[in-house]
Amino acid sequence: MSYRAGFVGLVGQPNAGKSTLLNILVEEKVSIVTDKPQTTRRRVLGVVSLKEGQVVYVDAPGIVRAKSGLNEFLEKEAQDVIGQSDVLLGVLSLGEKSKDNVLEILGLLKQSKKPFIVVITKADMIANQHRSQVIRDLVKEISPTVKVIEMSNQWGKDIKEVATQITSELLKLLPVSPAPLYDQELYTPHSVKELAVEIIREKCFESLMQEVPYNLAVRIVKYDESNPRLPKIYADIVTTKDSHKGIIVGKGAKTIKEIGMKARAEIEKMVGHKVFLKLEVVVRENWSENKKMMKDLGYVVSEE
Ligand SMILES: Nc1nc2c(ncn2[C@@H]2O[C@H](COP(=O)(O)OP(=O)(O)OP(=O)(O)O)[C@@H](O)[C@H]2O)c(=O)[nH]1
Ligand SMILES: [Mg+2]
Repeated sequence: MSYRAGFVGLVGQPNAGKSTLLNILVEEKVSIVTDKPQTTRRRVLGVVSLKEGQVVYVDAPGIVRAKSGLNEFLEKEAQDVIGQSDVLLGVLSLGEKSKDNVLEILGLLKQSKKPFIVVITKADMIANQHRSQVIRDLVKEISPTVKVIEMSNQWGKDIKEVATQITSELLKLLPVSPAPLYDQELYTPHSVKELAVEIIREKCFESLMQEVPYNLAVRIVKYDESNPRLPKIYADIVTTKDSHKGIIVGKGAKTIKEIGMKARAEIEKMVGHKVFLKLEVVVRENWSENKKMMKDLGYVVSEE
């Protein structure tokens, strides 16, 4: 059997469970997960290396339509992941009420002309079980031979078996490759800095309500490794308004302390030792509408 390797892009609506699925497939927490839609902003890579080949999963933002600002970036990022992948993984959730939203994702999969499979996520939502057949029928209409696999993050020990099945189905569709694309020891090519940014963002989503977490970005200002046993991470939480800054800091700095503590604990778990983390909140008015500021924060959009 020849060795295969390539990129598998995750395609789905916001909140469909793409990042949860990526983490299950990679068996590591690579991509952040929240109960709010539009959590993932930039693509996140997770690597599964086997003796038969290497699957590089690419998590992406959910499909949105927008003409400007951060949402334009999200739309482009999701479309770029589709364009740049070898194979696609359609992620359709039993939590999805709208048939049109399912059709939209299936349309994108078909349009791409790339090989794909479909995973039905949140299969534990028993009350929505009828949607499984609806999805299967819609998939069959566009392509009768496409594999459909159900998955839930609530399934305990069965998860691993289903994850193995998903990876092996995708491996069959990937191109033959002379060598792996990434170091086989790595589960992600992202740096600790990049992963730390995402972890801090996730904790912001957990501690902040309504539009506040959507209007902020995180950037690492300094990553000082002069003491390798206690690296020092200085990060800014960049927000758009003074009123949001007040909310993020909280009464007696309670909220920012909570975000910092939770983020530090998770970064420490990831790197396997203690870290020092200092967060500061800064206001940059309308950063999400300003292309230069967006670029500085890692959300690159084409300059016009
Ligand atoms: N009940 C149930 N909830 C799930 C399952 N998978 C994911 N979720 C929940 O669905 C929500 C969204 O999950 P994410 O993985 O962040 O979804 P996403 O598709 O990456 O969302 P965006 O990044 O915003 O596009 C979270 O609250 C998850 O805990 C599942 O199998 N069952
Ligand atoms: Mg996500």
